[in-house]
Amino acid sequence: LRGRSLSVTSLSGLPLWDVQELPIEDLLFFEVAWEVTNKVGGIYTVIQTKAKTTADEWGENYCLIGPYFEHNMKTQVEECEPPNPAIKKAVDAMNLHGCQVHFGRWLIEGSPYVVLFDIGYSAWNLDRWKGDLWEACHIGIPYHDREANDMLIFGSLTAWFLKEVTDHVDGKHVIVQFHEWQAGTGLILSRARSLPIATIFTTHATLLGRYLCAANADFYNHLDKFDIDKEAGERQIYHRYCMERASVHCAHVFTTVSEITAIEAEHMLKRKPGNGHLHDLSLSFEDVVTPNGLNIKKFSAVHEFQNLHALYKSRIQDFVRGHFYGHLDFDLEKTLFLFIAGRYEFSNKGADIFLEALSRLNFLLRVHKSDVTVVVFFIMPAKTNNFNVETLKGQAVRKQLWDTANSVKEKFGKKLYDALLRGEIPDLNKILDRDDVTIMKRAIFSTQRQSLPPVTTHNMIDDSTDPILSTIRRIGLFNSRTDRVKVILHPEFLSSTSPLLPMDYEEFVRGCHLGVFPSYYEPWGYTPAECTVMGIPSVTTNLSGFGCFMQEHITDPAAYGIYIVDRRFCSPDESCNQLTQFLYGFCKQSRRQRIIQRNRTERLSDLLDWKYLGRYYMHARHLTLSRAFPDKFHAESAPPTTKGFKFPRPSSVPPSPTSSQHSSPPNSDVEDEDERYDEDEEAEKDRMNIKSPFSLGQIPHEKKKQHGEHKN
Ligand code: G6P
Ligand code: 1S3
Repeated sequence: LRGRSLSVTSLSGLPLWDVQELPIEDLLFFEVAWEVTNKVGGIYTVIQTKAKTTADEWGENYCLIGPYFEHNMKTQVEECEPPNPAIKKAVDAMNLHGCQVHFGRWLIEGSPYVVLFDIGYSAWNLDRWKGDLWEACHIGIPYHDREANDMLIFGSLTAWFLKEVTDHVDGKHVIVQFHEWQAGTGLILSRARSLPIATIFTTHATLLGRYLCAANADFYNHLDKFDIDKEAGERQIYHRYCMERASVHCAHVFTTVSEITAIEAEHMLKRKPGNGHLHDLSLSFEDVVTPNGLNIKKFSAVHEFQNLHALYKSRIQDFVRGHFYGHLDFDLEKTLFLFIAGRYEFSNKGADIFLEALSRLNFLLRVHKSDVTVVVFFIMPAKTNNFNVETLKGQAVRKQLWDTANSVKEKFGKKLYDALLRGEIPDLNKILDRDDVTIMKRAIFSTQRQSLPPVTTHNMIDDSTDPILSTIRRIGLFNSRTDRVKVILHPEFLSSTSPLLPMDYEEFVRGCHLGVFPSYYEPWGYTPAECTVMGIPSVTTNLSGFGCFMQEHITDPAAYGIYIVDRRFCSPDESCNQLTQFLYGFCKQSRRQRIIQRNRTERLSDLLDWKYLGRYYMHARHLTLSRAFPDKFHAESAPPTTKGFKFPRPSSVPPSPTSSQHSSPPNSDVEDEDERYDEDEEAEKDRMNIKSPFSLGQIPHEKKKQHGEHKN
């Protein structure tokens, strides 16, 4: 069953990797995850962005398995008949036996097929399936853990489905990749029933790792010292942890999304990703780390992302005008927008150290009498009672001022026009009458406020105990006039239909200057990766999978707009100082330097493309086939490796004043001049220096032309 040799090196300047092409026509590939068509967090992004690359490779033989939710089905899935006879038989058989199984095409790029199980519809089997799980591996699930019970139903349906499929596959081999503990029982039960499938289990985070870090345990310094059974028991997640650990040990191949999570898994789950377990314990394969990618789309005009930055920044500026009405004594052209976004895990996501660094930054900007103002957004969903009145009022006041200015402008324009028609230059002091002045005065009076601009846009349900608000109270960042750092907590994900800040997340990111994600616990971290592909610099850490990956592949990450805070080998205070220095250095950049830096950041996006990173998933599939069906498949090819490859230090000017002042691009006092600045010739050399895949080979002729055309 060995296939032809496949070239996966064309995109790459990385070491060559020869891989045997799998005979796709003789295989079926399923991926199972709770987040298939169901957005909860990062796993959705993995599956959804990877779908196109995988569907391109596997065509009709690729299918995703997930839970059925009516709303998701109606909005994202087009129901159809399964074209594959084995899948059709399996779906029909289950529906005949009282399940509700849906099949269709997920309407995302690549339009992969999906099988969705209605969990509630099969819930009446729960007790029986609990018995099955107990018999298979002696794991009991308490009745009160609704989520774990749902996962058992999901897993039991998955295993049932796979049994039906393998009964009808007609000689084809089946690979199944299970994501995270939520999908794990499907794997445990399939293995306990000796189904003829090759399995992969991928963990995106370990349960215990997340809990221990959130509890402020000095996690990375004590990895080998935790009594993990006891820790899980004390946190009342023992059964979940058992489900996770059993899944990991049942899989033919175990993968994690980053090296840092591989280390964590070795200690929390007692298996090193990729280690041979099932067939030959003496075998020790290299780790299978499958870094997360994105589906990168390039604009045909190279600098379009810079134009989008300017466009969306002006929308954020509008919001800020309203929010700070009456206190707009700072220059919006010298205001930088920073943000942190994600799941509201205060210390895991580094909101704690970020706030502390902001307080220090505020001090630095004040003592150095900087004319830069920093507005920082916290986009982290919490329980609220909708927007607060003061925030809504701010936008209403702004609109009123805008309307007033427009009506006066129109009257002014008409009088001026009439005067010019008469051949007169009007007396500009008289062109506005008393009423106009009164209207304007009243508009100005309406901008008076008794309170400071609010630090949160919503009425928080847990206002007094909320960790971000409590920290803001402690450090005193209240948006007062003297503060150079202003803070806005928006405790809800962004939406283009919001009456307050009508922008979706992507637009907002593009409009900001810097994303700040100083996470302590972050197996991968899509937020800085998303910033990178949009050409927006970001702060990450050497405890995040993304940060480690970038550190490994870029000689001078800060020059490319990737600031990596050391949270692994430094004390919290040292890390906080480092973060403060990054932020302060960023504030000292001129517009010209920011533009250059954004150009560099955007150049990194090829590195994060699934077209390139998908090879690690290919390798995992090879490996699992060779372990599950050693008579038919051999993992002859060496695993892909990126070891040794690095983006060179940019030969053009460094963007960060902290790195070196003298070689910075000449600072212009006149901001307008910055606008005319283009990357210098050395930057062009940088491009040529970076061999494919990151630059995807040479810059096409047209691109070069466009590059020259844009003037910033
Ligand atoms: C982009 C736009 C420029 C604009 C600049 C502002 O590069 O193409 O027209 O001047 O952004 O950059 P800044 O970092 O000040 O928001
Ligand atoms: C996890 O989601 P999270 O934000 O809970 O999985 C993501 C996808 O692999 C990963 O990017 C993230 O770091 C993990 O934490």
